[in-house]
Amino acid sequence: MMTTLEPLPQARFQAGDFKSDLKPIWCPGCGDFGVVTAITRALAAIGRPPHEIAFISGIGCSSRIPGYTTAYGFNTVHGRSLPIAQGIKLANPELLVLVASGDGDGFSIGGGHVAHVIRRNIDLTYIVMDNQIYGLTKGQLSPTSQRGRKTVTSSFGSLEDPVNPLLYVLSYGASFVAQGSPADMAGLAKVIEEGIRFPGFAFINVQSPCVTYGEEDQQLKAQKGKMQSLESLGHDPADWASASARAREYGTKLYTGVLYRNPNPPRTYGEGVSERQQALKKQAVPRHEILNRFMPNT
Ligand SMILES: Cc1ncc(C[n+]2csc(CCOP(=O)(O)OP(=O)(O)O)c2C)c(N)n1
Ligand code: SF4
Ligand SMILES: [Mg+2]
Repeated sequence: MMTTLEPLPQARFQAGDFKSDLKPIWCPGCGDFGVVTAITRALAAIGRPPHEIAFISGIGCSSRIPGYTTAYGFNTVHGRSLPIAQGIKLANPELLVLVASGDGDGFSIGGGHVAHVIRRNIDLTYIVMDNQIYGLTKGQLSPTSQRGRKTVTSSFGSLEDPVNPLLYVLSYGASFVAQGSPADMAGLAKVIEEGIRFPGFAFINVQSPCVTYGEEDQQLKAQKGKMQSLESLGHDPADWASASARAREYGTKLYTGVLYRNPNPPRTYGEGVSERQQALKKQAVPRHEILNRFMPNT
């Protein structure tokens, strides 16, 4: 069985092999254009053919991403990408499973699923386009919108503090947590590739600006001015406490790169299921004994 634990084959694809013929209908300049490019570059580096990849999403501008790739895609229901992706991975463990979501899709309506995919440690890569707004439905507050943010649903400014996606997943025990932005395409492609290669649940928060409803300080130009690569800061991704301290700065600092990579990744759910199946097979009662028990005279 092929898992991401084993070294993946050498790259034999170009990024273009993973781009579908569908023309994106995003607003010109939307950050999600850059995210598709980064994902296709990462997939080319991984070297698995499109038919061995399942790309699942919910609903939102960002959830359109799978359709713009040549992988198998399932644009599911708002907030329900994770349960569907988990089922797909368990039914066919050999598939490489990616999930695209938005801050609203992933941390509002779908937020309850995050804890469970983490505690099960399902081997999939969860990429959340965090633009701090509901883009598709025309600019309502999202769970990651800053306090004070004025939107169509908060004319006087939001009274709520945002959800911190980095701290959220770290606190539930995610073993791979990273952040990237299309403002640094090479860095974004690299963290996505690392997330895919990680043997277990991997979370990548992508600061993908909404050019239509987003604030000026969230746009690529502003991001370039404040982005700090964790590598250049000498951050040790194996240090959970340091990763948590940096995660707390979400909203004030813009760190990119791998925030946390568990040096001793726990067993994945799929491995547990496979071991259980093997063990139960050994205990299986032979067919003739079952027949004897229920139909002794046959
Ligand atoms: C059950 C349900 N509730 C609400 C909606 C409406 N809806 C569609 S996308 C969306 C939010 C999208 O925001 P986000 O996930 O941040 O994605 P973005 O468009 O910003 O990429 C909402 C509220 C829906 N489609 N289904
Ligand atoms: S509304 Fe925002 S997130 Fe949606 S396509 Fe336009 S720029 Fe992108
Ligand atoms: Mg959004």
